[in-house]
Amino acid sequence: MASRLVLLLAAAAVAVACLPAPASAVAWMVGDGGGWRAKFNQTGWAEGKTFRVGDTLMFMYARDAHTVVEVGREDFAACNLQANLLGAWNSGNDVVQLDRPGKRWFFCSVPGHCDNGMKLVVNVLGDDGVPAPAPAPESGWWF
Ligand SMILES: *[C@@H]1O[C@H](CO)[C@@H](O)[C@H](O)[C@H]1NC(C)=O
Ligand SMILES: [Cu+2]
Repeated sequence: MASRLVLLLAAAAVAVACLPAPASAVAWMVGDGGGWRAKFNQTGWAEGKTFRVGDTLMFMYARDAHTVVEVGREDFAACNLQANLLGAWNSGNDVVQLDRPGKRWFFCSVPGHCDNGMKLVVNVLGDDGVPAPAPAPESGWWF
């Protein structure tokens, strides 16, 4: 019994050791040289970029001028300043870990800025390169 467990653990260790080394993580400078700025959505910065688990987003801005908040899909769409925050940063030099697959929604919480387009959504791919599966429906039993 015990030896079986040991075997299993050994097999698991080997399996982990044999995983392909992850492609090196990317530290994305949000907005490149222009940083995180007003009307960010007009820059199209995220278009054509592939974000992966392990990458980071670096938001650079004048700390008195902007902020970064992370919210859910609906609060993002509505620019809800009273949103349920999943994260909040205001150092002007903020590093956000993309530590899970799926979409991540960010905007600037200074009144009016999000409404003017200071927002960013990124789709983070998992280690296997595929997006996270769509979340299960929130209600309902299947029988
Ligand atoms: C950017 O956001 C503004 C305000 O929400 C919107 O009117 C505009 O169409 C958006 N532009 C792009 C390129 O998404
Ligand atoms: Cu702002």
